[in-house]
Amino acid sequence: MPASVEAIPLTSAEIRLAVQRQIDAVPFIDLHTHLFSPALGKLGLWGIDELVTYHYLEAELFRSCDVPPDQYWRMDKRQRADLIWKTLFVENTPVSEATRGVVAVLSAFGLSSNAPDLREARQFFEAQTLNEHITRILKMSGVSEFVMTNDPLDPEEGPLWEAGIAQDPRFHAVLRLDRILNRWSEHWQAIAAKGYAVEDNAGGGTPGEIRRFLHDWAKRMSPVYMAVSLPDTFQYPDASVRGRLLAEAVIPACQDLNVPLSLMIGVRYQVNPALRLAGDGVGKADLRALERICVQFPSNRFLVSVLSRENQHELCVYARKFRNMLPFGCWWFLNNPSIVEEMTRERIEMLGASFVPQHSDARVLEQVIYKWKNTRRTLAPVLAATYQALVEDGREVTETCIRNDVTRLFRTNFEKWVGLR
Ligand code: FIX
Ligand code: ZN
Repeated sequence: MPASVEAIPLTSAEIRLAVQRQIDAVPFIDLHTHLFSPALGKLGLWGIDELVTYHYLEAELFRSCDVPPDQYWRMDKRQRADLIWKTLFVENTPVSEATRGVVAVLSAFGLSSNAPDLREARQFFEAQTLNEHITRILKMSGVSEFVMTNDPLDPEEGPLWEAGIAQDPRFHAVLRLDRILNRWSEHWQAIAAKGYAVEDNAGGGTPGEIRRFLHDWAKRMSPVYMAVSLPDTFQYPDASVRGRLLAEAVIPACQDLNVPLSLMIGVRYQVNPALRLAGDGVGKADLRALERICVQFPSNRFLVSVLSRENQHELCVYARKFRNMLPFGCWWFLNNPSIVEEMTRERIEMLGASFVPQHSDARVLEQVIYKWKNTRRTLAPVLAATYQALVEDGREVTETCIRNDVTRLFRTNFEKWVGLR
């Protein structure tokens, strides 16, 4: 559309279409996923059997079939996918967010979601070549690049990075710290075995050595940020290993390297261990811990997502107090249209366009097709209503300003935060 047309003030009726055009046209950055570049091999999940055995669907399976988890876990991947397909897509209508997502993915590739089995879908995905499949899916989902979650202490992933990973402009690395900060007792010896003089109680020179470890891994990965998920019980300051390593190693290393730290707060880990990855729950956190971190480290930048719906309004208030904290996403159990709408409206009302509305958290490549389709479908009317209220209150709105805002929300806020481009 010519620039001259985009500069014409829009009527209230024209706003909805202009928002749809721009939210569809701007390529988004997916700032938190569990996807992997092809160089990381089998860590990257894709195809119909992975889509159908997503842990969100596993949790839903056990509510609709009599197969107990221990029997399910004895099945192989295909058997599990067949059971989920039969239970959630054939015997029942796929009306949940996660089941409807699989329908949307199949439909996007012209495949039927009414099939009695996964034969046709398996044939289609088995015929795909991963590299081209990734590029095609980025285009289909309106995303320019994925940000990964990379764990240096993962026994499969760590050695791949130590051997050297080819850069892929479609993927950015993130240094994930859960094993260090949340499970030190299980993992400190693996760090010691790599030549870092760390101790079982994280005492002595441990913080300095972890800071060196992070520097060494930052050289390998070039992470755009570091990240950790934290329980609903997270407190700061705290005399625990996590509290000390955060304050004396991780946050100082982030400042040394000029990278943000992503704090994802509010998980109640393994409330039902029988469900494995699907076994985590949610709890309301005490965000005064976040407040104290933002106060103590004013020159560090923090990317923050909280898991409890009950924490969302106070996160917005904290974002108004601390310019070094960038709220992002409607994480995990929040990534449902009813809550995404509520969260995004209150964020716009309190923060303007100074936040990042969404990430996909995709674990399987093709999920980004439905996760970003749903985000656009939910947020277009929210943005349109915002601009319509602005026109009613006396301000002209043009398609140019809509494009600028959508670009800020889904690209430049993050790019500036992490120093991309
Ligand atoms: O900690 C995280 O990165 C969480 O997003 C995951 O652990 C979680 O299982 C997930 O994939 C949620 O969408
Ligand atoms: Zn995640």
